[in-house]
Amino acid sequence: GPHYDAAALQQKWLVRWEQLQPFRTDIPNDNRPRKYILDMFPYPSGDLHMGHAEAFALGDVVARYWRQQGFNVLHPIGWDSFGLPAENAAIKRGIDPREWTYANIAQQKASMKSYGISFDWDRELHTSDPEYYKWNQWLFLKLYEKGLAYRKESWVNWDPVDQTVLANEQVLPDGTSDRSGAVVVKKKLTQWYFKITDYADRLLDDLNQLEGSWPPRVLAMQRNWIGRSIGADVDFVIEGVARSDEPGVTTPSRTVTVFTTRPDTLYGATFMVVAPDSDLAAELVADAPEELRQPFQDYLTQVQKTSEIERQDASREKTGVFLGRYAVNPVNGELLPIWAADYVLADYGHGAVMSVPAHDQRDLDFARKFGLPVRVVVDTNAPVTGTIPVIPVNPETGEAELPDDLPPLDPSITGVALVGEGRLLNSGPLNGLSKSNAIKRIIEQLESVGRGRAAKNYRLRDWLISRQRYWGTPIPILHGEDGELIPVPEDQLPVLLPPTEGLDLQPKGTSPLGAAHDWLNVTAPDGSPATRDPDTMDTFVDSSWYFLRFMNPNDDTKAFDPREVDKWAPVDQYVGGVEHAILHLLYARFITKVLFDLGYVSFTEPFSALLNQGMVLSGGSKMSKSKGGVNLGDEIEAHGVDAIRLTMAFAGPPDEDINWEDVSPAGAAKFLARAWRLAHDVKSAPEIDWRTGDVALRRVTHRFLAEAPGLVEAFKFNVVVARLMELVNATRKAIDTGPGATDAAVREATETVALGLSLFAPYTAEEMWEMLGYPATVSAYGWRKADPTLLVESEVTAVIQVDGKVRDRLEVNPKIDPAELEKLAMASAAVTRAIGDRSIVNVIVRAPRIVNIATKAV
Ligand code: ANZ
Repeated sequence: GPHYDAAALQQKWLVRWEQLQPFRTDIPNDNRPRKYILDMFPYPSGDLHMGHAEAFALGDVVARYWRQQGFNVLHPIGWDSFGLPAENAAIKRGIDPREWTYANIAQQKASMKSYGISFDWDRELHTSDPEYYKWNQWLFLKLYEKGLAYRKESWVNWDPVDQTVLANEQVLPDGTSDRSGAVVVKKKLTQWYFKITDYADRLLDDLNQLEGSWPPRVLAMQRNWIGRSIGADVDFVIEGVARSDEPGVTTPSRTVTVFTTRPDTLYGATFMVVAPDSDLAAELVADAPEELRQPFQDYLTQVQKTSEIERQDASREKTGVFLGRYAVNPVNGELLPIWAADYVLADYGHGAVMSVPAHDQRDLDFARKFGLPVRVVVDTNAPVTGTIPVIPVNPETGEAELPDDLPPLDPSITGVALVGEGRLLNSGPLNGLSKSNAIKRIIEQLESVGRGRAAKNYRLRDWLISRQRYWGTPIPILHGEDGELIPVPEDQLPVLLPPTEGLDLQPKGTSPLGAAHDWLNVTAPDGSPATRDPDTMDTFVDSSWYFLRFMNPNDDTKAFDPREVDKWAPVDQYVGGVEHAILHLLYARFITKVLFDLGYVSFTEPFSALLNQGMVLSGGSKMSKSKGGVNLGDEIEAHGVDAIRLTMAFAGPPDEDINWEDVSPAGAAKFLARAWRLAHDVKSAPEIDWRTGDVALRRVTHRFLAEAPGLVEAFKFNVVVARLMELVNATRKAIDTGPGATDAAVREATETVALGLSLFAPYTAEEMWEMLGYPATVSAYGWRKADPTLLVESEVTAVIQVDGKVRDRLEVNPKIDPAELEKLAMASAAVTRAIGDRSIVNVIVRAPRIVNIATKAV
């Protein structure tokens, strides 16, 4: 019999597509509505793997779907081709990172093509091309002009293996580098930053616009990362002390501001804690007696070896040292001893806290360890809303366990801080107030005496963008003789990355570009000698705006064309992995807002909708180069491209992980052969009037035509595939045991199968389409409208009673109108017979189920 040969179809259609270029988007005067469908661009670290295969298969369903729905679809692809893996591979093999990178790109590109993704290949870009990174430099200069790119010295995350700094986002929750896996340490360095914190409120508030079209967990991760806290800044005067080195001289007093989310507990503050690694701690201890200074130095050394993650672990045993100084509580004049402890972070808030041990667990743990006082200022047993507090009830006896006049439990004894709501006590003018009223009142009070104010704080830090590595975009800044920063004039961009000859790329803590003397030493625009900034940019800069470059990837006069961008962007559907839930998406959102403020784009969010595909697992774990797993090339070899793509779509909801042991690419290949055989049996037939076809099969076809679009738009790709299987089965049955292959309905169903399959299995669909007598390609044909008359939903049985006796049963539309149902009932011969010559006194209609007719004798 006929034989479905996946490999032969691939060979044949790959060539045809190459000739026909069906997915080019630059059709002049195209007035179809537009859709911009974007897959996160890959990093060229080797050939495509199963994860890529899933993501691109799913993204392609969406792109092909909108094309079929009559849209002009932009579906571009490029490579995120700067970065450390290339540099590390180059060091290992003693080659240029360019060699490794572009060889991998060539390989991935060939694989992507044979994988049949409907990309517009004319728009391909590589971020490591000077034609691209020139515009990274342009973007940098725009931010610099706006004061959004700046240099500062601070404690940074340092990867001791890759010998480079890391953004906060690149440090994993366990304190290791997401690149090298090394434990990240802190190092004080001068680095370039982008001022993303200026955009914290907008980055947070605009997430509301994405509600419903971005995965909820991504929205939650973004919100949490930005981490806005509302509270107050409170100023404490630090008492001056006698200076240890100059007897008789007293240091002047100074003010320290703390951020608190609980200013209502100010009367409960019993000590102050500052971050040991803050400038403030160093300053406070400078005038302390020697017996306090040495322990502080020892403590600081120990703290610097502790990761930020450990420091934030609330369950860790508390450590700290007394600094010998006192802060004055602005509301009651009490003297609070000042300690340094590592649970307070230097770069959050002001690096200092007012410690309220009764109501904050960390402060309580600290107070209990070092014998500091605990004062309850919130009665958490007191009802705040006027309702009666919940009292624990003994399940055996059903009786309340506690008398309701119990005083608040003493945290210094229980060890449990009272963090709940309640009424204020021991707090002067705040006594009796609820938390929110007390917060309002204390802020007013502090403001009136100039000792505090309402304040917000963010977990978000500025984006550290400089890297001490070779394979990235050079920072377009010159350092003048006196250390002044001179931006490279725009018309001198790009600052080209010098060749690797003579450079040692081995990580050593400073950029390898520092040794490229000819490149480094230049003349500033005013003729004076200058040196180039030797650092390169974080590659997340490259990917923060790439979606704008696809509209005119070859334009060497501008980064992007605002007019073209406005036609297409923002991206209608972005598809990619949840591993980018924070970093890439946050940076792209930030840069979009900056470009909006600069007047370059007219939208503030880059990605209107986001789909995160799950992972492809093997043996229950994520596949990777080191752990091995299923090889995409082998799978394609065994089952064919279409079967792999179909398996990805059929495996389940796209956002769920796929366990490769639980799916059946062989089953998918079998199904594709069955579908293909339909076209083989039907073949090219003369124009036929579908209305003459078998109605039962037509109903199945048209239900599929009606339902598939909604299912695709809801990302229920697996359900669409299941429906396609039903349609193939029904068609096969109609051929074998029904009206036969020449029936118009069989042909209609087979064409519908090809149109449906074109979203998931393009090779098979193309071949079927051709066998059915149409010119290529199937992707150029629109979806067909379902005939509403064939969509009548399955009917229900209406019972017709005459004087309580069932006289007839009618199959009716479940949505039938009561009057219509009554008419049908009256027209029934059985009913007319039952009524005979009696007269009707009453008719009760309960559509669509019952008609009750009451009669009486005349
Ligand atoms: C007094 C207080 C009393 C606090 C109380 C809490 C409960 P979030 O929600 O994360 O913003 N804090 C302030 N700066 C800090 C720093 N640099 N490192 C560590 N902790 C810091 O937390 C804000 C709270 O964390 C602030 O409110 C402060 O402790 C502490 F019953 O002030 B609170």
